[in-house]
Amino acid sequence: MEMTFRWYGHDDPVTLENIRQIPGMRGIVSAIYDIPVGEVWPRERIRQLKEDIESKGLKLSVIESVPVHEDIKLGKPSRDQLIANYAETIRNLGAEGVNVVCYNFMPVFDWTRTDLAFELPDGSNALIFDEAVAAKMDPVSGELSLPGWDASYTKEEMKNIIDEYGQIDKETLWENLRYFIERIIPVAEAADVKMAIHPDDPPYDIFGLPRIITDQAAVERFLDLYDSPANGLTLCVGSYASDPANDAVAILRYALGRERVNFMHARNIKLTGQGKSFQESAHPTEYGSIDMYEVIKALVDHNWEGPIRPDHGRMIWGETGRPGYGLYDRALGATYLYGLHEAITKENK
Ligand SMILES: [Mn+2]
Repeated sequence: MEMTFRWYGHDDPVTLENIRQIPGMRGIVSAIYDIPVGEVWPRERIRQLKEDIESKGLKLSVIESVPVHEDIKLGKPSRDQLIANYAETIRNLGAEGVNVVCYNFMPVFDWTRTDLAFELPDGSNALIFDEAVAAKMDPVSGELSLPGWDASYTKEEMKNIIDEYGQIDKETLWENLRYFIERIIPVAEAADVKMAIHPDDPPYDIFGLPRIITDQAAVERFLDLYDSPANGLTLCVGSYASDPANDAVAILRYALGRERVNFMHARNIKLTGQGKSFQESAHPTEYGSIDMYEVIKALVDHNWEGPIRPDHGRMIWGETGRPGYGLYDRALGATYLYGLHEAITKENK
């Protein structure tokens, strides 16, 4: 496996110099953040990002993400032009030697949490999702807002877009995903780019919005939409595991068996036992609900060689910065994953 680290560009308080000093670190997961969703990423901008990263001794391993415009998810008439733009971005990435692209198909909201700095018993701060708190929140009222809610929407626009999603059910969302996949995957194949869909996080409907990439049945259905190595997954074990009904390791083994894991997110979460509520935890098995040894063992058993990153980390040692994306706890996660990988690889010989 290739150890990677997410970097938010030159505004990120975590620098490439910091990241380079983490043992075992090889690659960077990043994106171009200032191009509006739906517009083409020019080759020069991709090349610049790549050169910035390579100048620090790392490689640009994965783009996370090239966002999918809401009109594509909604199946609006404007989607054909937006898909053509997306395809152009994929061709440009391939031409610049970037070969893995993470994306998601979640309506309106990306990941959702109810608190970004919940204090754990050891004094560290973590992102948590409390089902009871989420149930009381209304994205339209504007009274309460959750992190991850797109501040670029006005209250009225937010209401409109949520109303639009009210008109489509899960089957329509699947149909719109199929429409997108059938047009993008052939382009990705030709450009030598592997697409990697991230599961919905958390993997169930939120605020009445449909969510479809949620469990093993969804993974099977998704992979069957278009059978190609370019049509794969970002296997985020933390996201899948945040539904107590899911066995994240079983989903991982299934996807590895089909050779469709194009990118790994390794993060632990602890189900609190209260419905679907969970807290993000330190990476090691004993702190969460995911057996991280079994995660890495599955990768080693399948001789998997793709990019993996520690996903969110806690805030520890007084660090401040982007919630979930501090340096210290993610670095601890990376070295832990690296250690598991070394041990299991040697045991398997
Ligand atoms: Mn993830």
